[in-house]
Amino acid sequence: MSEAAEKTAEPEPAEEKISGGHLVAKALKAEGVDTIFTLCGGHIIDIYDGCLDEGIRIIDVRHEQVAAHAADGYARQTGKPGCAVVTAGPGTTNAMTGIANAFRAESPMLLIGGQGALSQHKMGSLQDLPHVDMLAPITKFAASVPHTERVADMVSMAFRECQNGAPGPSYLEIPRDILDAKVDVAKARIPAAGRYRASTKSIGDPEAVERLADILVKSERPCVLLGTQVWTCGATEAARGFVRALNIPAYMNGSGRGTLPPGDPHHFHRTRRVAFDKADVIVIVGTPFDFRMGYGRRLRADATVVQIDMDYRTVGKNRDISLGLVGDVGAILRAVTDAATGRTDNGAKGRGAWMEELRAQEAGGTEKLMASFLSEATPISPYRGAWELNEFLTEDTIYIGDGGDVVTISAQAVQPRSPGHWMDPGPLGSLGVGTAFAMASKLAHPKKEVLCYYGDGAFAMTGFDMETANRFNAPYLAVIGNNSSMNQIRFGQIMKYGEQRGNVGNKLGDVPFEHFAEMLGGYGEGVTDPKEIRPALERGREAVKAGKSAVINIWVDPNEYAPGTRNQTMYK
Ligand SMILES: Cc1ncc(C[n+]2csc(CCOP(=O)(O)OP(=O)(O)O)c2C)c(N)n1
Ligand SMILES: [Mg+2]
Repeated sequence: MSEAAEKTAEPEPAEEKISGGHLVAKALKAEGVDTIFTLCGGHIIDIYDGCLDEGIRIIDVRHEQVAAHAADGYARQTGKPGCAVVTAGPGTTNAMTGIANAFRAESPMLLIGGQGALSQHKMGSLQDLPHVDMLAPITKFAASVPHTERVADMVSMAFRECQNGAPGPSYLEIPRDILDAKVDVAKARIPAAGRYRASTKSIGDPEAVERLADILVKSERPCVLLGTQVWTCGATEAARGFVRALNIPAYMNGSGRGTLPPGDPHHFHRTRRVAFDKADVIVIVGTPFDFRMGYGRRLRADATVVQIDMDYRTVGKNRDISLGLVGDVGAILRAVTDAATGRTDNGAKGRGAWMEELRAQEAGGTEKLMASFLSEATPISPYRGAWELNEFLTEDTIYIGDGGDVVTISAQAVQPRSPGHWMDPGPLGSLGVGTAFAMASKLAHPKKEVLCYYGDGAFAMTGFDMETANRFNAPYLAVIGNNSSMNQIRFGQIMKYGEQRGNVGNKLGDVPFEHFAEMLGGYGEGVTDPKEIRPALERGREAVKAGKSAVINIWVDPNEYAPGTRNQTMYK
C-alpha cells in the first residue's frame, strides 16, 4: 500500500458528543442563568456536571420548596428567569409550592425535574410520578423531553414560554436515560444566546394610548395603582415620569412598592381607600382585581377605570373597565406620558387641590397609628416592632415579609426606600418563602443588607435553610415577631367559636429561636422590652456583617391583631 493510500484508510475522527445534562447547562447559560437552586438526586446529577463546565453556580439547599422559592426570588431580584433543579418524585412534589407561588406571583422561572428512564416508562421505576400532569395547571408550560438532541431546544422553549404575556414558571421533565445519553453535538439543536425569542416591550394599540392620554388630561381627580408588573417590566423610571408629568397621586402594591420613595410628593400610602372612593379616573397598572383589590368592588362604581397589564386575560376580569391596554407596562406608561405631554395643558396644575386633600388625610392616618407604633407596652406590641423595623431600614435594605399577622401589621409601617426592596409571597400567600427569598436576594446583591421579618409559624417552616445561606456566604438578618401562635388564623377561630374552642390547632410552643442562629455559628438575641428592639437590631446588623445570619427574636403580644384580620377582609 502506498503512503497516500495508507493515510486515507485512517479512521475518521469521532464526532464530538455531548450529554443531556451538558446540553441543559449550555441552554441555561444562553438564557443568562448564572445560578441554579437544587437538592441532589440520582436522576439529575449530569446537570451538575454540565454546570461545572459552563461556570453556573450550584446552590444546594435542604428542602426543594426552598429551591423553588429561591429561584422565584432570584428572578425577582435579577430581572432574569430563575432556575431550580430537583429530582423525580418527592423532589418534585416538594418543589410544587414554590412553583405555585411563582405562578400566582407572575415570576419567571424554570423548574427542571428528573424522571425515571424512558426505557422503564410506566414500569414502576424509583420515584416515578406523572410530573407533567401535576405541574401543568400551575405553570405556563409543562413538558417532558423525548430525545437527548432536543434537550437544549426544549430548555429554551420553556424559557420562551415563561415570558409569554405576564411571566410565570415553566416545567421541564427530563427522563434519566435522555439526560445521561450522549448525542452528536452537530445533531443537537442548541439555540444561540439572544437569538431564540423576541422583545416583549410592546405598547399594544396606539389608539388606546391616545385615548388614555385624553382621559387623563381631562381628569380632575385621577389616581394610579402601581403593581408588581411595574417592577417586572423594569418600569420604575417610566412610572415616575408618568406620575410627575401628569401630577397623579400614586399608590403601590406588591413588588411595585418602593417605585417612589416615602416623602416623594406623589407617594401615597394610607389613603388608597379614600382615593378609590373619590377619584374620577383610576388607573390600575400591572395588578389584577383579585382579593387584594376586593375583586375590583372597592373602586367607585362610576369612576373611569383603566387597566394596563401584560396579560390580556387580566384586563376587565371581575370588574368592568372603561379602557384596557395590554403590553409592557413601562412602554405603555412612557407612551401615554409622551402623548399627554404634547398637549398645551396636560391638566397637571389643576390637580393640586386633589393632591393636597389626600396629603392631609395621609398625615391624619399616620397620626392615628402613631400611638400604637410608639407603644411602650409589654408584651411588645407588634405595631411597635413594625415601626422599629421601618426606622431601622436603610436605602439598601431588602425587606422580606414571611408570616401572618405580624407581617400584615408591618405593611402599615414599613415603607421600602427603593424599588425591588420589598418582597412578599404574592397572592398565593405561601408561608415559608422568607428564608429562600433572603438567601436569593443576598446572592443576587451581595453588597445589600437583607432583612426578613417572619412570624414564628412561618420561620419554622423553612428556617433550616439559614444554614444554606451561611454556607454560601449569603448571611441575612432574620427578625421574628414571636407570638407563639398562628395568630392570623387564631383570631378568626376565636371570633367564630369563642375563647374555649377557638384556640385549637393554632397555638405553638414558646421557642427561643435566637439559639437557632447560635447553633449555626451566628448571633441570636431574644427581646422582651420595646426599648431593646433597636439596640438588638443594631447588634444583629453588625453580626451579619461578620458573615453569619443573625436571629432577633422579638416576643410580641399574642392578643394584638391587624385590622384586616379583625375584619377578615382576605375572605371578602
Ligand atoms: C403554607 C401555608 N400554610 C398555611 C397558611 C395559612 N396561614 C396564613 S397566616 C397563618 C399563621 C401564620 O403564623 P405566623 O407566621 O406565626 O404569623 P402570625 O399570624 O402569628 O403573626 C397561617 C397558618 C398559609 N398561608 N401558608
Ligand atoms: Mg405567630
